[in-house]
Amino acid sequence: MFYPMNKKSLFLILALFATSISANSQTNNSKAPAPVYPIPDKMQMEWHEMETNAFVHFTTNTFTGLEWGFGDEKLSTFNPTALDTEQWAKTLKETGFKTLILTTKHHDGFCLWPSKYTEHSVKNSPYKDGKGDVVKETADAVKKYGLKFGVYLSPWDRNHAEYGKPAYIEYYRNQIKELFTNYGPIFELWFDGANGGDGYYGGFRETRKIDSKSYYNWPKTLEIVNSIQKDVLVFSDSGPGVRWVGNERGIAGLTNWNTISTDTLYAGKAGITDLLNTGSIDGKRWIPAEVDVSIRPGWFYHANEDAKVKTAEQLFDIYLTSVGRGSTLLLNIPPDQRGLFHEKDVESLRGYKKLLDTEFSKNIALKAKVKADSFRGNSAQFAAKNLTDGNKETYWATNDGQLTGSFEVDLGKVSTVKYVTLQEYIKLGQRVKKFSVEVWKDGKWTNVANGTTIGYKRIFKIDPVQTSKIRVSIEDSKASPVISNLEVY
Ligand code: FUL
Repeated sequence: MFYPMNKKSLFLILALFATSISANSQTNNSKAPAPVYPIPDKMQMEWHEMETNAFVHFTTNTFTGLEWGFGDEKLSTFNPTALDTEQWAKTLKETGFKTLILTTKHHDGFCLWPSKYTEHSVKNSPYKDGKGDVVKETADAVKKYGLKFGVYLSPWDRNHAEYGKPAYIEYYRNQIKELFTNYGPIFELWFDGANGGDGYYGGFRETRKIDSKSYYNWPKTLEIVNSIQKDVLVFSDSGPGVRWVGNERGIAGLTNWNTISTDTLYAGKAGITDLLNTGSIDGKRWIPAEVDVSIRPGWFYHANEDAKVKTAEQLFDIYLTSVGRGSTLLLNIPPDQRGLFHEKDVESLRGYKKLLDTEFSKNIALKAKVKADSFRGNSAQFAAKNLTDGNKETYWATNDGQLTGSFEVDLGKVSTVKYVTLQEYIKLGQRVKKFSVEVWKDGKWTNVANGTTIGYKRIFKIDPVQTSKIRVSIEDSKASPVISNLEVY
């Protein structure tokens, strides 16, 4: 029906419209929120999206029963009888992992590739009569199964006679050059924090201490790496790509900032594990925590630990305390003396994948109706529907300066809910400081979870509850919250 409008009401409408346009343009609410720096770079963003990666620890320790080889291991020790890197890659692919990081050299100094800079390698071992190259075989298998490749090259070398002296740094850098030139592209380069102590050191059998802050001159080493391959993600205790999570139990901080200031850390610095675990709200760099943990008690295969392989349920719990807390999981699966992932480990991995698939089989919030108490600039571009559209590039956001806000999803019918997942659009920085989750039960809202940070992904496991509506309230944020995804299982 058409209602004729008098001049006065037309004027009022125009005036209101103009005020709203000018309010939005003054505060930029018609545009995307400005980033809250620091923000992830391209490689870090790719890493966040991978969620689960695998570590493979393999060297003479696999055969000697040690965790840290002394460096005097006989070259005849390394003798896998049925090494099959395709079994590793295929298993990892099938169980959801995206990258395989291989210990090309652990602290004992034995090299899994025939480096021209040392005799202490596969080339003098019985494996394939010295013609084998485990690094190449792994890089090829990884490529074949569509995974990315990463290398661990231990800075500490208990075999090398020059360890602790400048000559060793040259040796180390030459090896890095070999790896990047002959086995690239390499997605992640892993620098271990364990450094210096007793060792064989070419027969000197002594204790060598180094100043881990200055000895390696990492910036120079990274320059060399970047001159061969521009984009590479570097792990060390302090980054610069990703940092250590501060423990080897698979647990990221309940509060987990991807930001941290590097001047407070360097590899080997004591007393910073808590800081590494939580990061800091005002950190000057984006260096997210990577959760490295082994499927077994040790990092290397030992037959006497076959009964101690983590179960599928334990691995699933670790997924929740790593990926579910905004980090990436780096799970170690050490090949046995045959050179295969042991049956027990494979069984756990498959069980874990099955659990992931069943627990997260159907997102009942996908395409569900969702409304927010407010949204940025009243623009559809930032409306609540972006939370459930299944597109992680769209998001709900509030006006500049508005640090709180809530949204409510209507599941359409009463369903059993076990998990609520939230994702921040971290390309614009990590923002949320405090939030809560409620479910509609018996005619009222009931709190089921409270959290601090969200980050790339936050998964809440809640006591199974029957509900038809879920409300998330952002209670505090560094800047206007920007949430890209809400999932309910
Ligand atoms: C530690 C090492 O000492 C362990 O052997 C293992 O490699 C682990 C991933 O890092 O610092």
